[in-house]
Amino acid sequence: MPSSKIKLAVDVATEPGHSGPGWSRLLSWAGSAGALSFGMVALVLGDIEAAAVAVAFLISTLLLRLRGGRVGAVGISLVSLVTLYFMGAAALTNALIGSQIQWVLVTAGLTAIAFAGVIAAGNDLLRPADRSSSRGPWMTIGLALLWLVGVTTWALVSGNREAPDASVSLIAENVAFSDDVLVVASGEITVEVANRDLFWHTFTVEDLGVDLRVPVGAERIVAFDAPPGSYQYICAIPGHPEAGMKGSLMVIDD
Ligand SMILES: [Cu+2]
Repeated sequence: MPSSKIKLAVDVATEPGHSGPGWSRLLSWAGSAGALSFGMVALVLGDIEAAAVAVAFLISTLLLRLRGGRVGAVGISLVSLVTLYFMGAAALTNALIGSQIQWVLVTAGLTAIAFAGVIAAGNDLLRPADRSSSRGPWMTIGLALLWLVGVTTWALVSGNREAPDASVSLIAENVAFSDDVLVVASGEITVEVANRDLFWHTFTVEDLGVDLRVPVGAERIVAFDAPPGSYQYICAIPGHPEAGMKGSLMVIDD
């Protein structure tokens, strides 16, 4: 049956992934996985930045169908690089301080997807002739899974460390602090800050030399001494105080 032979030959010629996932298939997989997982994070956390990243992944993945996929590949590589930088640091710090396991998993998983996106986009753009035959895509998937397992194991081994009781706790969520007035007794003050956003925040009191950095999905505690008085606290990330991340720390006589 000659017609089916021709069809098979066409399938093999136009299907770059027939002998493995292939760089372009891995690229399209990473773009879709990035859009889907950031979309889910955006829905669960109500996080606008995560939604923007999801949209960027989605548009880049759709652009893979245009002009031989070059524009899409550039898009996925850029979004993946940004994700790799922020989520990689977040996953490592989350694991190091023994954050709750779901935060380690989410950030390490997003890093693994971004890693696959960067490697696949690089190979797809720089070595278009080598899209189908190499074992590189499998190795990239293997390394990404290794990272995911490694960071998760690290978090499990380091465990949830007991945090000391804080004088006062704050939550940073949707670029806002949960309170804009904190009242504490003078002497040694401990402030616990939980970050529920997908990017860094700080708890900064310039007048007291306090600058606590709180990674994605983490909780951090800072201890300091303060005489009675009123102090301004802010998140020192540019633009965040203007967006409302500021408040008054009232230190009263004990
Ligand atoms: Cu902030």
